Amino acid sequence: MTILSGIQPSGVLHLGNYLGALKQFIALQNEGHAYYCIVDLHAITVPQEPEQLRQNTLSLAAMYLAAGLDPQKSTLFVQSHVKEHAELGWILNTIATMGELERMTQFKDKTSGVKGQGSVTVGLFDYPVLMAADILLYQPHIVPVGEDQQQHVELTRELAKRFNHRFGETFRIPEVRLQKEGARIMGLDNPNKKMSKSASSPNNYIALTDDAETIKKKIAKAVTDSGTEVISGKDKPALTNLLTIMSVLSSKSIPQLEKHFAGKGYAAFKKELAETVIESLAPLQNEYQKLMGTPQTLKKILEDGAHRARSVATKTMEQAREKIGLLK
Ligand code: ATP
Ligand code: LTN
Repeated sequence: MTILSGIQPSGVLHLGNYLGALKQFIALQNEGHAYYCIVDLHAITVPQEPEQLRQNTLSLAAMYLAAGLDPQKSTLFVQSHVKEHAELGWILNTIATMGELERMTQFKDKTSGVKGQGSVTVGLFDYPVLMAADILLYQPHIVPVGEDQQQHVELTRELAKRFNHRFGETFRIPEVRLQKEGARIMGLDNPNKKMSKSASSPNNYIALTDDAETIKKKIAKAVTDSGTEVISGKDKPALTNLLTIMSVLSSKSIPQLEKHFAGKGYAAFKKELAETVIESLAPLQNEYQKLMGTPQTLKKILEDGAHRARSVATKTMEQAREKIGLLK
């Protein structure tokens, strides 16, 4: 089985990225060959400070490895190191429609506060087509992502089918793979919106690099629902979110946790939740610190990864070019 996914190097990773994406990336590397991409060309669809972008790219590589990615088993690489991503992105632009891209909810969300289209870049609009290219180049069977990316994977399937129909069988149609629990972690300050690093307040998320004190404070401040019992449910979005986080990290089911906290109240629950988060992140944080001290090793891993990724990507591109009728 071939697996592909990507994360943007656009700042610190948070618990939502970990539980929705990174955690299952690591689990999946024993089920097949996985390609994990650091999508820097996606990150620049919004302004990035150049030196910071370079730093974020290395630090994301360290985070993948700290979370347990084994570069012997999986291929870790930087998107812009493999030029075929941009090339196939362009070709897919010629079969994707404006209407399709206008329907993408992430684009609508990211531009919702913007008046008129004047300041919205073409890159931000076109973002899902480049993502389709990232995926289709590696002919993956599955694409593990958080729920917010499901629509983009559906578009990828649509574009692949259209290309195959028009030019002949070229791309495998990939399946989306969502986590059963944790595919959509909500903001700590607003349980109706997904946890996001671009949120206005840092109290929205727990960064994977937050220290114990910060984690305690953020969880203590997290909003809860009216009532006193620690229970999940449709009318308890905040508690459901916190219970989900605890459940995934502790491998205890939500009913088990509800039983454990029966009659104990919110303060006791938050205290234990903070301990669980701190303990779960500690090994990853230690490993991350070590890796950040060896940038040359990180660069070497990324170089090897790009080499391996390129050998697959160039093959797919050769077929696509031939099918379309580009002169050799
Ligand atoms: P953000 O909104 O925090 O900027 P993003 O979705 O724009 O995140 P990435 O950092 O590239 O961009 O996301 C990496 C992975 O994390 C994706 O698979 C995405 O679906 C997943 N993800 C992001 N936020 C959450 C969340 N709150 N819950 C679960 N998964 C998430
Ligand atoms: N759009 C995704 C990041 C991303 C991706 C991909 C995910 C870019 N290319 C290919 C899976 C497969 C995001 O914002 N999280």
